[in-house]
Amino acid sequence: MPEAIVAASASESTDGSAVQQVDVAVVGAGFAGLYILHRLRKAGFSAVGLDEANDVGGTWYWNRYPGARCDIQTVDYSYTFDPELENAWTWSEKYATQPEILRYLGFIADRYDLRRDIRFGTKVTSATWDEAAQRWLLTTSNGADISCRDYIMATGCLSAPKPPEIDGVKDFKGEVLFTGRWPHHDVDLKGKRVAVIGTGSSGIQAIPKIAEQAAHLTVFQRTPNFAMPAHNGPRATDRVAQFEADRAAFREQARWSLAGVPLTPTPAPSWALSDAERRERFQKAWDEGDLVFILSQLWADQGNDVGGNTLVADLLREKVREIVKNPETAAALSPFDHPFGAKRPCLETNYYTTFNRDNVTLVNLRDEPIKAITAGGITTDRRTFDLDVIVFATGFDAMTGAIRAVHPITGRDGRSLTDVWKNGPQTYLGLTVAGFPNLFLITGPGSPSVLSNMAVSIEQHADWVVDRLIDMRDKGLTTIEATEAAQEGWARHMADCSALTLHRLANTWYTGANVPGKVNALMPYTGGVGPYRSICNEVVGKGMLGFRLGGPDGAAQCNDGEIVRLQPDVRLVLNMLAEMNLPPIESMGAQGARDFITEFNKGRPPGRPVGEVLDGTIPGNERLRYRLYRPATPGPHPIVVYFHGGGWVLGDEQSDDPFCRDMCRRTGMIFVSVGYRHAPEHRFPTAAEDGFAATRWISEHASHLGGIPGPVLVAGWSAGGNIAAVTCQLARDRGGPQISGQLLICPVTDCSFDRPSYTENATGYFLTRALMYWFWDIYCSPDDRTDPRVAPLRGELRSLPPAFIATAEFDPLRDEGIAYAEGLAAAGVNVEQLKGSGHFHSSYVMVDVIVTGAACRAKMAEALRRFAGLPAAAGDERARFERKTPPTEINAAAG
Ligand code: NA7
Repeated sequence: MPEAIVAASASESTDGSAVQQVDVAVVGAGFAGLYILHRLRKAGFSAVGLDEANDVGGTWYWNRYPGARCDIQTVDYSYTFDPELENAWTWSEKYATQPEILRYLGFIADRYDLRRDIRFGTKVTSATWDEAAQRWLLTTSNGADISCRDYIMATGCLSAPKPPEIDGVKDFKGEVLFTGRWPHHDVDLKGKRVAVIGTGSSGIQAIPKIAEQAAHLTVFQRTPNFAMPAHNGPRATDRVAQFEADRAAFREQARWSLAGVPLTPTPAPSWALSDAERRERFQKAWDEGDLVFILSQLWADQGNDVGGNTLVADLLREKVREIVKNPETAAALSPFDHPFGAKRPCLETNYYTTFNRDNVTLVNLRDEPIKAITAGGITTDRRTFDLDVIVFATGFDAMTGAIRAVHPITGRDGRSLTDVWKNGPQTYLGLTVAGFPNLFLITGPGSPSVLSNMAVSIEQHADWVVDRLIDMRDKGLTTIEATEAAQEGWARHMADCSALTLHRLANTWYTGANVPGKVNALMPYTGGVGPYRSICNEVVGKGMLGFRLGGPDGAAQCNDGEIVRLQPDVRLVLNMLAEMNLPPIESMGAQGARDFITEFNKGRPPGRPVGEVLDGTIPGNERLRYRLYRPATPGPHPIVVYFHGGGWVLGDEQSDDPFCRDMCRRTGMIFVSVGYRHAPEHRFPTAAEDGFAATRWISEHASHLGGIPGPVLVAGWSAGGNIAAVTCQLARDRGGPQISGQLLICPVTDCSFDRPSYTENATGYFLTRALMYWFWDIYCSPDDRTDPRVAPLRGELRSLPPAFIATAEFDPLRDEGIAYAEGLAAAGVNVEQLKGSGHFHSSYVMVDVIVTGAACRAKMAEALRRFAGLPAAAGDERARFERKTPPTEINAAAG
């Protein structure tokens, strides 16, 4: 019997009280809960919604402080599931006020007749998985308990306010207000002495409004935040025009975008723009008044590189100084302890100008911390403020708080969610938790949630969950649970994604750092809305990968595994290449393949500037070309002789240009990229002999090239790694030149194709087994292949220079690189290995495309510096942001 038929019927619990029986219980009647109820009903499930509030609205029910608005444009911050709905509702402003958003959610509840399924004023007091019944039992603060097969937490991310954490709040004789729990009656602040503690989004929205009413407003700021003007007003005409031109396309673009708003991030890196161009872009973004715009449209490196980010941060600080008249106040309002975007930036309306008012005082808690709240006001360690009202705009126990507030949630084997999450939240896709069957989290930790347009993420999560329930019903399955392996894989993927961002450099509510004692872990998924959506779809396409499904009569299915093993940017690049449906490179012929690579390279980001780039030739019978990259620092520098990749057939001294630039900057060394000769025109051993000859000439002419005379270093990628390794063996055997270190990146080291990586990674990762066969055939006849000048693994490995060998997990050449490292180590050579998990053959050289490769290049650069006897490069990113007070340059600029 379908469960819908027993919908909302009451049965007897063991203690005799009525239990409401439903297919699905949904906690929360905000954006997420309302849509889920609608979808469940349409799908024929019986459902009950539960909310502690007395009406719909979720976070918008509670956050009704003065000035409360959304900070995603309302044209984007809307449901999209029903085109008719889009005709039926028109927002009045670019950023709607809280009352208008609440009206919208009330309108939705009425339009789809949802209220009749919601129990308001009802808190879930416990949720327990009943193993025997294979159902959840919920106890509630009001009315019957609930037995449900599936339990969905649509509790929002910012719904559990943080306690004040300041001594003496209870002693205060005036009024205490919380932005997150603002009274439903009118609050009259006229003529009162008001304090606001906290300058996050809520404080920044409320402060100008409160200043307009209060006799005096004192703002207690612990940390200045980045804010930019909202330029609120009627709906933004260009955005609305874009929407009206093709509504479906607009929504679809948002669904596949990074932040849930139809904006494609700019590809231009900061160093490709002049100062004037950067200022122009910044001013446009400032005038636009849109957070997603400024976070995505300035320059490509603003979100993942401290240098690119500082350029934006400096311009934002400049604006603060322009607006705020008192330089000391301007300096105090200038953010300094986090990169722009790593902490939620704010949209403001008259926030900075408020500090030019006579009735507003800023108290910088970094200079004078609060000692206590007393009966009459607030005392810092310098002075006392007499107050009538204190407003706490101190934020929320974000993301996990709202879920754990329903306590206890007890899953399989009596394990509580609080215990399971004691070291930080663990989820699969942010939607499910291993050990908690049939429990779903909407915008939970591990989903894009707060780093996205919530409306878009909520619809995607809700659709995915309800579609799964429908599929399961169709297949006669009744339980679904994430596996531990899938969950661990998701944690790793989350970490890989966040390594691409600057979130690691900020202590924020995204990481739990705002709540004393909370485990510090970045909670939202940083990989983006579109990639997340495609991953969720892939889980389904791969037969519910990572889920254990069960049903009555022993029906069971478990397709265990990790959904994303590639680095996030590697996944994107490989998907993009797959979509291009290119013919195999080996089918193009040597010249065709060379032309293809030349064209392909034209589309890549330009490398970063270095001190000097010089082209030259190495004299000799075959005048080999070279390109020299010199650091901007004063010389002379150690020299690295570099050999490009391309299977001894493709590429030239310029083809790894971005890599050489990057490594020149990181190492502070000269890179000389050698244009050795290629097959089929010049077969084995030409490339190897050219490599050796070039190294000898460069070593002999080191001073002339601006280098330090003495030993050189060698480096190479792929076939270039092969040439570098061979050069070291030849130099040892032929009496020089002296080589002080070798960096081999995904090198070819052997002529055997039977190692596991050749089979595991035979196709799908750009460098294929077939392509390698082709390269070998073009370069080297079978009879020559065991010659150490092409298979250095077969050579003598003793007495070679120290080596750093980088391999990539998804590379056919992985295992021969590892074998070479092991062979060197066994021969007593000092060798370090970097086994790049989730990387492919081109990861390390696709600079500014595979951004996750940067950390690996940093290690390569450290190794080269060590080999050359240089000290480690300076620059601890973390220390830069760990200051308690602004750096002198910010104070000086303000002064
Ligand atoms: P936020 O962004 O967490 O801001 C809270 C603010 O309160 C922030 O400035 C905190 O300073 C400050 N705070 C917190 N605790 C204290 C104590 N004990 N003493 C002094 N100051 C304190 O919360 P919001 O409500 O403004 O915004 C939440 C989200 O809602 C927002 O990001 C949007 O997504 C919508 P700190 O930075 O911790 O030093």
